[in-house]
Amino acid sequence: MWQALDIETWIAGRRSNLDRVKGPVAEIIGRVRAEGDDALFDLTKKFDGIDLESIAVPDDEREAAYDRVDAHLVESLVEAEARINRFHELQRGRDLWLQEMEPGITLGVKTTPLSRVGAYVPGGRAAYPSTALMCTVPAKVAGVAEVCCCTPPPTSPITLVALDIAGVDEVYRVGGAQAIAAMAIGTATVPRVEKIVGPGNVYVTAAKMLLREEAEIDFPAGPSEIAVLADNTANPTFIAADILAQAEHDPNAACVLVTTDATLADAVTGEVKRMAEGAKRREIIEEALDHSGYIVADDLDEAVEAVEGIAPEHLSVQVADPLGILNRIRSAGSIFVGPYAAVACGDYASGTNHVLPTAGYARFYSGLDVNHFCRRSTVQVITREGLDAIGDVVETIADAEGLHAHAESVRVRRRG
Ligand code: HSO
Ligand code: ZN
Repeated sequence: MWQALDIETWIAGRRSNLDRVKGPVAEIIGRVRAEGDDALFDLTKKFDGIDLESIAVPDDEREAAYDRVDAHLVESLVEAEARINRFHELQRGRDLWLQEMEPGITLGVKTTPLSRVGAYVPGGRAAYPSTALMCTVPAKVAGVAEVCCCTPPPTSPITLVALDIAGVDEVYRVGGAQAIAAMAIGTATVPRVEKIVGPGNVYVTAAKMLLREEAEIDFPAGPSEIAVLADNTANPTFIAADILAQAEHDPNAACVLVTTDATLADAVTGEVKRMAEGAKRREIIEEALDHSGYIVADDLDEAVEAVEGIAPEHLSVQVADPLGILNRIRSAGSIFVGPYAAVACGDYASGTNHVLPTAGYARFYSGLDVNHFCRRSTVQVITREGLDAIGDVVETIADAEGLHAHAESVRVRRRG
């Protein structure tokens, strides 16, 4: 149950357990590579217990899904999509910028969207229409021409509606490592993609890591996490509510309170226990709370350092001067500032993305955004005047490297 944590031990124990599943996942990938669609049918029967009629979800089924979803839920998904779209639009850079750096030397960057990407949306017993939006809206905003999605059967009508609202082009009912393999390698039904994004269980994550030479991937996005950085001004009930919200995702979810105030730690502990007792997903929450808890730091500096060590997926900042702290935070997937910034707002509807690096990967990966779906080419336009300005530097360094043809490629132009 929720307890005082030794942060070093906690961080060390959080390492991902991908190694354990790499063998079986490699076998699944091998089967998809060798047998294509046949392997998808067979593995879906084996792992999901479902005899598929078709791997692709037909258009009429996608349209009919609207009749099976409550109208208010459809409206809410439309509104969430609009907010996610609005925020991601702000991330779009110019398709091409050029700037004259000096007479005759103009440099710039040309941005081109990827052509075809695949989103993995977890499913099966649960439906995650929010994840369907988070994975696909940034791709559409980036201008990716073909966005496909794999989601395990039975296919949820709610997920289908979300994918339709986002404008996703194709949907396949296949899950797990076999879905990642299908998108990375390609089968007769599932054309291969350039990049795969989306969260998943250890099998999905291991498949993404093993297939990195065939398709680009986003980053490891596993069980949810939250760290809360709080001082004595924080509201313990709000903090406990955010902790339970992430804990209910997964027995392996992890929640940590880092506080400078021992009284607050006690109050949050009381609230977490009280609220967990009445929670609908109590069993999952209690398992998650078994490896969750709090640390009391001597001061804010020590607290900030602890958060840095955790590099959490979500960081909630509940201190008197949150904006002052914000520029000292370096590693967190998404940061929620102030008492009313419930993490659930970012999970669903404020507009930020909820596909974020977990397990400490926020130390060097950034969460999903429009840039994930673009490639950038630098551009240069150089005139004779520009060539004369840098020619000597190029020739001198090229000769020093023994790369005389490099030097000559400049000399030959300047001789004329
Ligand atoms: N908190 C999860 C995302 C999610 N929440 C989906 C609700 N649905 C991982 O960031
Ligand atoms: Zn969530």
